[in-house]
Amino acid sequence: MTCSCKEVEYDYRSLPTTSVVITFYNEAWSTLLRTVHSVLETSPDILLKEVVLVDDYSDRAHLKGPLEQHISGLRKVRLIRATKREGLVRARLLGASITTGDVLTFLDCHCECHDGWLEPLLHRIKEEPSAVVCPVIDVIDWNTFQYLGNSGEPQIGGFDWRLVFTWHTVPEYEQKRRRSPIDVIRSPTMAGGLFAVSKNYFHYLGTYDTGMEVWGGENLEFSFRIWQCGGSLEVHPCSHVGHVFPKKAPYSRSKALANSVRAAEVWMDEFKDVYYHRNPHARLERSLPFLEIN
Ligand code: UD2
Ligand code: MN
Repeated sequence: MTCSCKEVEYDYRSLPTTSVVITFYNEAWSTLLRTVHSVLETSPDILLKEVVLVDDYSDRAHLKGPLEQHISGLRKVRLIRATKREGLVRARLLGASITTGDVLTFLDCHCECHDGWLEPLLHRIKEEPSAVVCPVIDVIDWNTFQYLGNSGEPQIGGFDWRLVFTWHTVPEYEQKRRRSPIDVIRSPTMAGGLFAVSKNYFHYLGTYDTGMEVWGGENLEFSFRIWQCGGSLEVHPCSHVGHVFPKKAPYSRSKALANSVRAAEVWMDEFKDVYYHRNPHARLERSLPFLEIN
């Protein structure tokens, strides 16, 4: 049995194709371009349909003409711009709407894809179309931008009762279920930014909650959606993508609470009471008129 990621050989012609969707709001030039070029350099040509960049109504000058000029020389890269600030959920959907690949692969705009990152994700989706698959997220140092990697075993996602995403070591029952160290690891939730999903299955799931604004909450909402609609959420130990975990975002994240309230209202049934119990602010948020859940 093959026990090492590097020993796996993929039949490229049998794998589904993918479109990589990257949304950005006021991102720095170097990190954005690092993401785009790393996708182009590490993705087998036959598997990559296109890279769709979605500008979520940024106002920084380098993201206007200079960006257009830079990508005009790049094969397969398309840029579309939102005509108002949409937030990451609607910006991702805008990007997804013009894709032509079988699988949607979402990335944040400050990543570096590691060699061989794409094949395991696509292979798993071919094997199980209702699997939503995340790469292992490696750390890129926020100060030096050095690719630090990820020491030790991959971790899985959870959440606390304030609906904050948390990382956990893989439980023993899951280790036992896996037949080999290169089997996927089932994860209750995802961090949110980096994952691949069959386009058909994404639509079957009803995509995202489009009432979510700016940042936050959509990762747990989508995770609950996947599991409760019969799919599975998994981390593939053979796929690695680096990410700059921001110390400070270039925008306000004040909508996160309202987004979490939406996730709780839609998916948590009576468990939402535990959430409200832990979050008096969330209880107040719920009574505000923005919360129109269809
Ligand atoms: C994590 C996720 C992120 C998202 C978030 C919860 C990872 C590595 N990152 O936060 O993808 O799920 O949790 O919401 O799992 N953006 C827009 N419009 C906006 C705001 C952000 O397009 O109004 C873009 C942003 O430029 C970036 C992506 O959305 O490409 C995610 O934002 P982030 O990198 O600030 O979030 P992060 O990594 O702290
Ligand atoms: Mn990010």
